Amino acid sequence: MARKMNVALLGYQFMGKAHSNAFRQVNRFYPDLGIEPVMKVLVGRNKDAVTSAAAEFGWEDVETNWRRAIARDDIDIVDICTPGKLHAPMAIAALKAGKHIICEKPLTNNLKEARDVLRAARGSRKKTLTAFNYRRVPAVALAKQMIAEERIGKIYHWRAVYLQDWIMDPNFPLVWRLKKSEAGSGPHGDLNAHITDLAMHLVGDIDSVVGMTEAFIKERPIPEAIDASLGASGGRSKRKGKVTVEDACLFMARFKNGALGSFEATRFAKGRRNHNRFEINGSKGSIVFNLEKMNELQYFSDDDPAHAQGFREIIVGENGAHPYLDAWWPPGHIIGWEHTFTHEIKDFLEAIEKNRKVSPDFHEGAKVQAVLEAVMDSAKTKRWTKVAKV
Ligand code: SOE
Repeated sequence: MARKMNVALLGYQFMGKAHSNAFRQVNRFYPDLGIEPVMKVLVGRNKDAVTSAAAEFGWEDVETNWRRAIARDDIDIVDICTPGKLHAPMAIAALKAGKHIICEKPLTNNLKEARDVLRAARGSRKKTLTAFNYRRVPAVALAKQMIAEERIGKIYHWRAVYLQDWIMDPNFPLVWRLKKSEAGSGPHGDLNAHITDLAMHLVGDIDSVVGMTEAFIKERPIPEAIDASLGASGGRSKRKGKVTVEDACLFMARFKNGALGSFEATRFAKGRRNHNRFEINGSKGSIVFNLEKMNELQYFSDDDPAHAQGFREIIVGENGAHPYLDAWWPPGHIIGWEHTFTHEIKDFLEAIEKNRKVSPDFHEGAKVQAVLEAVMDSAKTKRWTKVAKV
C-alpha cells in the first residue's frame, strides 16, 4: 500500500499547470513508487482564479496565503511554481517548516538569495529539487548515459542555444518576466539557466565565464494601462514602463575539466518558439540534442568503419533500453514535453521513499546561480570572471 503524502502547490499559471498534470499522472504510470501524492491545496492570491484553477487541475482545497499553506501540519511536500522573487522566501519558509520541496528554476533571482536558501537547508533531512525538467527528457538522460559509457571520449566542446521569440513585438506588454525586481533577469535566468544546468550535468563544473547582454526594446506598454484603455485605443496602451532585464545574453565558459563552452539565450530569434539545442564534441564522437525533436538523439561515433561514418539518429523510444520509457508506450510510440515533469516528480518521490539523493538539489541549483551571476558580473566589467564557490 502506497503511503499518502500531501502536496501544496504555490502558483497555478503555466508551470503550476504542468506540475499539476505530473502529480495527477505519476502514479498511473509509475504505480510502484510507494508514495501516492495527494493534491491537497493549490495556492494563489486571487481567490476566484485559484478556485477555478483548482477545480480544473484537480486540487482538493485552495489557500490565498502562502505562509498559511506552508505552515499547515498536514502538508508534506511544497512545490514552488511562482515568479522568481518569491522562490527564496517560500523555500526558506518551507525548509523551516520541515517540508520536502520542489522549486521551479532558476532556484532564486540572485546568488545571495541562493546562499540564504542553502543556509536554511543546512541540517535538513528533507529532499530538495530544483526543477530543471530538461534533464528528464529521455534523450538527454540517454546522452548522460552514453557519456558515462565513454562513447564520445574526452569532451572538448559544449555548444548550446536556447532561443525564443515571444516578446519581439514592441507592443508586447511589460509582464513580470521583463522586470528585474520580479524575475531577477531576462532570458539569462529563464533560459541560460536551463542550458547551464544541462552543461554542468553532462560536461561538468564551470570555472570561469565571459558574457554580454543586450536589451533591444527599452520600454513597453504597462499591462494595467492596456486593460484600462481597452476600447478607447483598441487595446494599445500609451503609458509605457522601463524594461529592466536583458532581451539576450550570450556567454563563453571554461569548464574545470578543460572543455570549452558557448551559451546563447534570447527572446529575439524570429521563428524560434522554444529552440533548446546542444551539441557536445568529444575525442571519439559527438552528441546533438534538439528539444523540437525531443524523441531523437544524434550520435556520431569514430568506432563506425570510415565508409559508414556519419551522424545517426537514435529514436529514443525503446522499453528496457532507454531511460524512463518502460512506463509509457510500446517501442517507438513517442512522448512529449509534459512527460518531463512526470519524470521529475517520479524521481523526487522515489528519492523520498528510498531516502536517496535527487538531482539537481538546491545545492546544484545554487551552483547554477553562481554561474549565472558570474556571467552578469562579467557583462558589466567586460572581463573573464571566476565562478564563485557555493
Ligand atoms: C518561458 O520562457 C519558458 O516557459 C521558461 O520559463 C521555461 O522554463 C521553458 O521550459 C520554456 O519557456
